[in-house]
Amino acid sequence: QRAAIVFDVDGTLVDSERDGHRVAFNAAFAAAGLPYRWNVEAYGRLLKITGGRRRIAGFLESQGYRSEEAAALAATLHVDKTARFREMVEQGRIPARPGVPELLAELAATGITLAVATTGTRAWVEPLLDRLFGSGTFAVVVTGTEVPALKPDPAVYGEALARLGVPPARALAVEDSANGLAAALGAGLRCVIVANDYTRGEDFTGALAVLDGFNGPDAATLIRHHALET
Ligand code: XBP
Ligand code: MG
Repeated sequence: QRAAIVFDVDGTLVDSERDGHRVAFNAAFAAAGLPYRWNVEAYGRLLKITGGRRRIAGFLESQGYRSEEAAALAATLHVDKTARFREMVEQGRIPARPGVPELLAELAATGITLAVATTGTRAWVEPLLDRLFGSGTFAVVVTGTEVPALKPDPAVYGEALARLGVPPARALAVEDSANGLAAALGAGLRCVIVANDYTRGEDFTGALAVLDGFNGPDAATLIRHHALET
């Protein structure tokens, strides 16, 4: 059976949080006439809540909204945020992390099956992956839109493996965060972490390795090695 690598999107394949999602959330607040703006540092703390809609709702509750009010307003704001982020994708404003396009090409050439398991919303995930890496790069793409519970729940990884028809022992996850690591381990995958400015310093206990970026031949060699080792 072929080996598979299942990649996270936000913070892993793409550099999307600080100058992408955060900006879109703030634009949605502004368009709704709300005074909230998330600065770079505050957004780092809010990232612990996965999923944009849940992140907005949790924030609104911290501002004193009752939970039903917060949930309803978050749902409306998130629809607008999603449209704005999708527009940023179409404008080419969301870049791949350095080294990722080269890594994916190399892994595909070695016959490893590539897939995606993300908390993000399908409406922007698909156009972003197509634009940056070409459609057909990933055999399976599972998004937060299709699963009942978001990371750190393992559902998105479980669904990706089920669609691939690959047992967890043949699959490696590549993640950037402790929430993503917990999701991958919970579904029985092994996991390599490629940290970034927002996640460096999180507790990555249980990861096979913790890298700082995809650049250089060493990162590619290590990821390929762990994917093929079972
Ligand atoms: C990323 C997320 C996402 C994005 C926003 O987590 O939590 O919610 O921040 O995207 P991970 P949406 O990298 O672990 O998948 O607004 O579409 O939810
Ligand atoms: Mg991530």
